[in-house]
Amino acid sequence: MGVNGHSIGMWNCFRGIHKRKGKKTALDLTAPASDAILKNRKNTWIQLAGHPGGFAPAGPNTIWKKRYTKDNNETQAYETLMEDTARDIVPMFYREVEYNTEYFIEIEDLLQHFTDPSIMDVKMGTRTFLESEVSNTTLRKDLYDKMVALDSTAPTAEEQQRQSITKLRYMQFRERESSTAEFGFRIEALRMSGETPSSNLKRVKSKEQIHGILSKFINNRRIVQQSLVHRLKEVRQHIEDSAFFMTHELIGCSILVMHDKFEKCGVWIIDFSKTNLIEDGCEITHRLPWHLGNHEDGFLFGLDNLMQFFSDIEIKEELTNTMKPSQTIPDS
Ligand code: I3P
Repeated sequence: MGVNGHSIGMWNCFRGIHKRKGKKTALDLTAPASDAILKNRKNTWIQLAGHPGGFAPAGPNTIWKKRYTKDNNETQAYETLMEDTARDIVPMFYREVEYNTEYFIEIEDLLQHFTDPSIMDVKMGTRTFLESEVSNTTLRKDLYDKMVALDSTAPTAEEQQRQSITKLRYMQFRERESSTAEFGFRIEALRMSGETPSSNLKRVKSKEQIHGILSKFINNRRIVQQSLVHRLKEVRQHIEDSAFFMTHELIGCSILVMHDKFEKCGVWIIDFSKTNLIEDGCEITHRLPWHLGNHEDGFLFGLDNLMQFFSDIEIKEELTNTMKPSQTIPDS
C-alpha cells in the first residue's frame, strides 16, 4: 500500500480475497494526507472490510472512500442522509472529491472515537444483490472459482462443465452458505482489540457459530452488551422513523459495531453504494421476504435478529473480573 511510506503503520485487512477483475489498486496517499496530519491520528487506521485499496486516511478524523461504480449513489445517499433524521446513525459526510480522475467521498473516520477497539462488520439483509442482477447472464469464471473454494460440491454438472456461473448464482450461494439467508445478516469481518483481524468467516452460518463469535466479541462484559443492544435499538428506531431508509432499497449495507477497553460502544450503518431509491412508489418494510419487483431487502429482519443474538448472550458473573481478552476467533 502507498501508505507504507507514512510513519503511522497503517493496518489493512480485508474480508477475503476480493478483487474487482484485476483493476484494484492501492490509493496514492500523498495528496489526501500529509505525514503531519496522519501522525495526529489517535489510532492506527484499520480497514476491516470492503474492496482492498478502496479506502485511505485523509486527515486526523476523516477517510476517503473510492467510488467503483459509474453512478454516484453513495454520494447522493450521504447527501440526503445528512438532512435526514437518521444522520446520527451514519458517519458524517463531508464532500465528494475528484482526484487523479477518480472519485472519492470524504467521511468521518469512526475509529477516532475509540482506543484500539474491537470492531465487527455485519453485512445486513437477506438479499445481497441488486434486482438488476437477475437478468445479468454474464458467466464468470472467477465466481465459479470462489464457489468451488468454499464448497467443491456446490456447482451443478453443467456449471462444472463450463467452469463459470452468473453473479446472481454466486451471491445466492453465498447467502445460503452464510447466515444471510436464514437470519438476514452475516458477520463479514471481525477484529478483536489488540489482535489481527479475522476474515475467515464466510461459512459462519449456524446459531451456535454466531452466538460463539458474538460472545467472544463482547468478551463477557455486561455493560458492553447492554450498550450495544441499546444502541442497536436506537438504530432500528432511527431507521423506522427515517424518510430515507423507508424509501430506499438497502443492498450491501453493513452495520459497524465497535467497543473499546473504556467500554465505549458505537453502532453505525455504512456502505451505501448499492442503496437505491424505490421509484415506482412501492412500499418497503425491510422485513418481508423478497420476490422480484418488491424491492424487499430484509435489512430490518436482520437487525431484529442481530439484536436478539446480542441480547441472548449470557454473561458469566464469576468470570467478569478474571477473564482475559479472547485470543482467537474460531475458524468457520
Ligand atoms: C463478493 C461480495 C461482494 C460483491 C462481489 C462478490 O463475494 O459478495 O459484496 O461485490 O462481487 O464477489 P465474496 O464476499 O465471496 O468475496 P458487490 O457488493 O460490489 O456486488 P464482484 O465480484 O462483482 O465484485
